[in-house]
Order: sequence, then structure tokens, then C-alpha cells
Amino acid sequence: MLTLYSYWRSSAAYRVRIALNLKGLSYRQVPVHLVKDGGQQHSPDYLALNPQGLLPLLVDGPTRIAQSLAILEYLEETQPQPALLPRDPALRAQVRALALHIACDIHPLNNLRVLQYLSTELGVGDEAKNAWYAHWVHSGLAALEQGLGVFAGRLSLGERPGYLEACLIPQVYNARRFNCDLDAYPRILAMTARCAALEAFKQAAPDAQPDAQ
Ligand SMILES: N[C@@H](CCC(=O)N[C@@H](CS)C(=O)NCC(=O)O)C(=O)O
Repeated sequence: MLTLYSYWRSSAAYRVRIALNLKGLSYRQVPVHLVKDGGQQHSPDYLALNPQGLLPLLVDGPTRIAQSLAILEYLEETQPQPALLPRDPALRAQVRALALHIACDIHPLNNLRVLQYLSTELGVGDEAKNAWYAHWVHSGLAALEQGLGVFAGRLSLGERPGYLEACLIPQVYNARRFNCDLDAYPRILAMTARCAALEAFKQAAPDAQPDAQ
């Protein structure tokens, strides 16, 4: 049985929940509250498992894997069907590039620890912090919107979602949570709407998690 250390609102954990569901893999969740007690990700018990103090963490027998995209790659290699990545090498590289765009160039700038650092260490007020958040969401999503043109209105696997959508839908969730207006991104919205109707995504959604508040 796979174990996922997760938090309902963690978008990086949300990526992994989607991937596990798309592959039809069962798993149990261990909730790690990112805010309570100063953040349980900083507890000695959790740091012993993942010294980086970030979610998600997947445990498969003796193997512990941090970093959501490393987990997606692991799942793809150990449980190849149904595939999350396209077969064609060029398309596969483009999917990875778009996923990295989200995971490396949008998400980390607006992560909890960055927002906390802005407030508590640099004394940035809420208005400026929200402007920071919206700036990185919009600059990232505007470029992503162009990049999605390669799929010509379809999903990254044609009629099926996979690796890309596992990253995109959690990023859209984050943007909406912080009231970013997404009307300028019709491709992103169309992909999100198609995925939202699927069971794998419904079951992975933050509000559907056992630790949702
Ligand atoms: N690059 C990492 C990012 C992991 C990450 O930033 N996780 C967030 C939740 S979405 C976290 O644990 N934040 C805790 C904190 O900021 O203290 C991944 O893709 O797994």
C-alpha cells in the first residue's frame, strides 16, 4: 500500500493525488497540517522523513520520494498503464516543459514559506503580498496559455488528461483561492473544466480530502 503525506490545500500534494487516481492506485493518506502548531512539516518526526520539510512525500515500502514531479515520474515508471505522458518524444518533452513551468516557475514564488517570509521577516503588508501573488500567477499563466496552444483544444493525451493536467488543475485552484481573475486564459479554463468533471480529479480535490477543514 502506498502512503502519501499530504495536506488538503497543498497543491503539490494535489498533483500526486490526481496522478494516483488517474492510474487507479490505492493509497492511504497521512495528513500533515501546514499551519497548525507552527506547521507540522517542521516537526522532527516529519523532518526525519523529508529533511526539506515540504509536502508531498510518497512512501512505497522502503522507498521514500519527495518532490511531486519525481513522484509522478516514479509512478509512471513503476505503473506505466494508464500512461500520464504522451508517447511521442517531442510532445512528451513539451508536456514536461509546461509542467515544469508550473512547478518550478510559478508555484515556488507563491509557496506558503515564501508568503510567510514576506510577511513575518520582511514586514510586507497584505495588499503588497497579494500583488506579489497575482503578479507571478498572471505572468506565469499568460505564458502557459500560449504554450497550451500545442494541444489545439484537446487534453495533453488527446481525450485523456495526464501529467500536465495533474499540475495545471492544482495551480488553477491556487489562483482562484487567491482571487486571481482567470478570464484572460480560455485554454486554461477549458482544460480545467474538462478535468473537473472527471472522478479522478473530483476525488483529488482539496475539499474532498479527509483533512479538509
Ligand atoms: N517542488 C516541491 C514543492 C513542494 C512544496 O512547496 N510544498 C508545499 C505545499 S504545496 C509545502 O510543503 N509548503 C510548506 C511550507 O512552505 O512551509 C514539489 O513539487 O513537491
